[in-house]
Amino acid sequence: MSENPHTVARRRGGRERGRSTGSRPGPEPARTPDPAAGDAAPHAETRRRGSGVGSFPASRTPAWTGAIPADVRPPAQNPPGSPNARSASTRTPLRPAPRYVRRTNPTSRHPSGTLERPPAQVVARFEIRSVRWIGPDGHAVSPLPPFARGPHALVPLYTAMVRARTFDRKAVALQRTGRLGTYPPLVGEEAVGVGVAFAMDPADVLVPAYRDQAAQLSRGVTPLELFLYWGGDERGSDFAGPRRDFPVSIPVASHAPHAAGVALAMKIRREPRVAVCLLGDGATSKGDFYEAMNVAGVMRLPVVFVVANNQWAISVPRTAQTRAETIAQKAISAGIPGVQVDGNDVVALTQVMREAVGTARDGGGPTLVEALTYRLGDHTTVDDARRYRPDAEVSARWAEEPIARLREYLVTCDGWGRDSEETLLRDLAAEIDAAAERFLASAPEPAGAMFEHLYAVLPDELGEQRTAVEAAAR
Ligand SMILES: Cc1ncc(C[n+]2csc(CCOP(=O)(O)OP(=O)(O)O)c2C)c(N)n1
Ligand SMILES: [Mg+2]
Repeated sequence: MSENPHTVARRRGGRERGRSTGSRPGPEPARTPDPAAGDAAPHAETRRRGSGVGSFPASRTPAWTGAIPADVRPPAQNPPGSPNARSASTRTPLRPAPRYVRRTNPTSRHPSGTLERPPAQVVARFEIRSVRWIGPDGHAVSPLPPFARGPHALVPLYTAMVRARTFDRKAVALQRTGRLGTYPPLVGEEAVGVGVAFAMDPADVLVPAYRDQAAQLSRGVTPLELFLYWGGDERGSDFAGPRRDFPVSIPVASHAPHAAGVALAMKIRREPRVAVCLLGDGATSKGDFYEAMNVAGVMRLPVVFVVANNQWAISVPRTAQTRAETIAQKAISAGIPGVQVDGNDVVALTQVMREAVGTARDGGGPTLVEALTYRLGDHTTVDDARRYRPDAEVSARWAEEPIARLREYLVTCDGWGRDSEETLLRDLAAEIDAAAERFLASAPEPAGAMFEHLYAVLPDELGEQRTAVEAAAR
């Protein structure tokens, strides 16, 4: 008969814990047993007192010598002779294993040891739906929703996505040539931002993260403003167009409660407006995200949380981020609707967002939208994603990207052709290049300007810092 593995595990665990946490208080005081004084080995002593942990034959009881048997010892981390090796005199003395008492509730257990329960009732069921209209090959899987029907109805969406990518390429090029600060490329995620923005009213409020330039541009933030911001100039967050939209949040997820707060203000003022918060898959691991969803659900706030699930949080893959099968199901914890959508299908994104924004505006409360997409570029321009993900993975995802997909659809169904494409690319390049030129020609703000954009009244200590900075810059 072999030794009870649980007993062995407990015995080993007890010894190792005692050795590695020498100062931790145990159930019995540490003392070195003295066989001459009639002391038994600690395990034998434990058994004699009836610890309730089961027993093993005496013949199998190892004679305790004060040394840890080789098969129980952890791998040597500090071999003898290494700088951190501990001598016998510094070694923490072994302590007897703690006594474990199995606590059993006699009424809950069958004599055989099987737990007996009354039949469980299903008290709630949940499911998550995933929405797509246009597949990666550019073909519609079912008739398009009304907003997307009719000649050229989708050209503005296509134009907005190509515009965002044109801006993105220029921004990366400026950073690579030392003329822009660190920048987070959005390539591959154009449909998320465009779908979100096209579903919002101008008076709604966008609360974006740092990769949401596509949504910002489509909301009316100018390329010049975005270049200024990513060039370190806060005037770029003082949008001439969408005055109420928030500046980007670099801290991950901290803007989700802000969005809930914006929505609460709208509700208190009885304004028919909606806040839309954009955040990433990694952000959904944070407490701020759950707190925001929770309060939005409880108070039925007019807010939509949109997660751009691009499969990566810097170098952390989606699979290491959460055990949840979908991000959308996180809505269940807050009791609000959650829906997954193909985030590279701008038609699906726009339609799902129109429904979620409409529900919020009509008093129906918040929704969580998970947009499945992929970050085709580096996390930022200071990242090199080739170090943690294979090229093959990225190449495969290029086949699903949103712009080629819609172009394919337009060419097949809407008469989009080479001439239209070339004209569009030329016009957008001219617009973005002109904005870049204006950005590069703009005089930098004075050093003290960094204190100007946070407070209506600057706190005294920051005033002192400002004076010091301005004096140093003179
Ligand atoms: C509060 C906070 N913690 C950590 C960071 C560092 N950080 C910057 S981006 C990022 C990953 C975010 O991933 P995700 O939410 O998926 O957004 P993505 O970058 O993929 O768009 C982290 C951890 C941060 N900016 N803010
Ligand atoms: Mg991400």
